[in-house]
Amino acid sequence: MSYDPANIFARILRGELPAHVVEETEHTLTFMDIMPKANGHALVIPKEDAPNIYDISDGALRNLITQVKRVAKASKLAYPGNGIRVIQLNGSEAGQSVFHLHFHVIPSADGMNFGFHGGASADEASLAEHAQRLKQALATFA
Ligand code: DGP
Repeated sequence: MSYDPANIFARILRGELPAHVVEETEHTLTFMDIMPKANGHALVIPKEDAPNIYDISDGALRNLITQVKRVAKASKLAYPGNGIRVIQLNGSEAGQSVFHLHFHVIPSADGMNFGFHGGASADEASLAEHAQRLKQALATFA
């Protein structure tokens, strides 16, 4: 997908829009989500222009995930008694609404009530079929 330099996070990176910045590094910016799922909900973004995980360079992604880990550990310290959810969405079908790659780092205390896990175990045939589907797709990459 092409990158739209007018997206909100690009504008925050350029200083055209305000944000509650938590930390800026050479390669990343961490700031508070304006519509938090919970207190402390932060976003970690790369400075490289990439709409989603498919398009970012491996080097920039390494820097980004290292910063995500750092923020997750800080969040765990700052919000004791919480676990930390790290969430990243790709494509509007998956719920992505801002098309500059970002990781959500969210202190979370509602455990299994979050509803992320599926309800029931799938049957073996279905699991095998979907494993095969992913293996075939992986085999097309160098
Ligand atoms: P996603 O659905 O994964 O693309 O998440 C986008 C998040 O961005 C969403 O949780 C709300 C947040 N957001 C949207 N507009 C702004 C903004 O102008 N400033 C900040 N700080 N966050 C924003």
